[in-house]
Amino acid sequence: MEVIVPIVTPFTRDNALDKAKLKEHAENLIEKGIDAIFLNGTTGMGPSLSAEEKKEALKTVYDVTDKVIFQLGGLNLDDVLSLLSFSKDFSILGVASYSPYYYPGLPSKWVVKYFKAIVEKSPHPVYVYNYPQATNFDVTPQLIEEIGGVTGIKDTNDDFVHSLRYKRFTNLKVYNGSDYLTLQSLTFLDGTVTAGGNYMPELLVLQKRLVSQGKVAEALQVQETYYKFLDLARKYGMMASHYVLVKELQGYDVGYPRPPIFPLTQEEVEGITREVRELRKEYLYLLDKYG
Ligand code: PYR
Repeated sequence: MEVIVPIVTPFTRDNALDKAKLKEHAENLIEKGIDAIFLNGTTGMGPSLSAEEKKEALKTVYDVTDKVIFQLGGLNLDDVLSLLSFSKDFSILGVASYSPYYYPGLPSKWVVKYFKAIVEKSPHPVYVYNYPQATNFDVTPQLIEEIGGVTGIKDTNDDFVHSLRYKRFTNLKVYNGSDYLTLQSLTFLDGTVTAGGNYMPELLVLQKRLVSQGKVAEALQVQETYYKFLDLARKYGMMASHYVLVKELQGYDVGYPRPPIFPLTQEEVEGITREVRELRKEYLYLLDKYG
């Protein structure tokens, strides 16, 4: 079972990729014991990055670890194929792509064609990133079969039964990407891909240990605390809150999101900081209790 973190992408005040901060963040996550980094995912603002920036992000994180799944999906297949070709020189765990998003009503045969092109050209195992809520397209087990040659799926889905179907009907490695289902994913799937891992890696690694020891009640207690932080992030706007929460809980700066994911206002930063300082006591208590 694996804990995978869709890494936050730090930007500077003037919206450039901040490689030094990305590197520092990756170093900390690996040091804290997470199993892999999912690069350029939703949390990492993949759809807001140019192909060139996706390459830069890979180079930067690869300096730290080869435990990387490189998300390279996009709406221009030529770019996607050039990123695949670029990835040849990196000995990483795999590549991933979301399905072509934005365009409504895409015939599923085109989505199959898109993923087939990736599988054919990929020098690495291919993971399908299924996020129907965002892409409005569901890459079902049947479509996975039609694509052929896929290694794994990251199903970002609050419907856990949906994720379980991949386990039942395919031979894929299956990860769920909902922050609220880490315990279930660690228990019944191959692991979790969770944005909360950016600021709570210790708690996730602890939860993984408890699950592997069969300590379900204790793992559930961890989950309860995890939920409180997620709810807080949601209250202020999940995507932008990550940046403040990493700073507060991990102690270093990961810069800013890139608008239209707007940084929290000064007032919001003060509010979330005040609230997270209260919650932090619970976090430290758990680490102390099971540490
Ligand atoms: C992502 O941020 O990429 C997730 O699926 C959580």
